[in-house]
Order: sequence, then structure tokens, then C-alpha cells
Amino acid sequence: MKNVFKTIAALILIQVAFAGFSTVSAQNKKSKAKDQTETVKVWASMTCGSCVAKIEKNIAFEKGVSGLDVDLPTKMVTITYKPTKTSQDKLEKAIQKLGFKTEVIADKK
Ligand code: 9UX
Repeated sequence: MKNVFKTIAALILIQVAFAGFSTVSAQNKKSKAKDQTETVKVWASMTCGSCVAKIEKNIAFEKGVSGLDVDLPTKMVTITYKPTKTSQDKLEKAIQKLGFKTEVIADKK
């Protein structure tokens, strides 16, 4: 009879452990989706170092931006962002608002 209780206790423990594991998995999936990032390349009509600084100082603090690279020779602004927080369109418009002409450059495949 004692063994029956032991078995039941063991089954309950397994059940609790599995429920906990499922919860952790679900949370991992959720946070992964939330941390998901995308990259967009935007050509911007930058002509001097101050243009670069202007973009760096402003776009880096745009909502949803997690990474930024500004290259003057190629006039390319490469932005890593969270698509849950912002969009290519919003980021391009944010650059235009600083006074630049822009063009989103599609990735070569
Ligand atoms: Mo340089 Mo750019 O004199 O927005 S700052 S051209």
C-alpha cells in the first residue's frame, strides 16, 4: 500500500516538473519573438561628417532601433531594429525628417 502512495507522489512530481518546463519553454518562445530583429539599408544624401553625426545621434535613439552603422563613402545607413516596435517606413521617414533624401536599398539575393 505504501508503494502505491510513493508511485502517486512520483507521478505528481513528474507532472509538476513538466508543467514548469512547459511554462519556461513558452516564455523562451515569447521573449525570442520579442527580441527578434531585422535589418534595413537606407541610402541617405549625406555629404559630410556632420551629416553622419546627425544621423548617428538621432536614429540610434529612435524607438525600436537596436543597432546602427553609418557609412559616408557609400552613404549607407544600416539599421537593425525590432519589427514589433518600428518599421522600415518609420525609420526612413525619421532620416528624411533630419533633412536627407533617402532610398531603401533592398538586399541582394
Ligand atoms: Mo555637412 Mo550634412 O556641412 O546634413 S551636415 S552637409
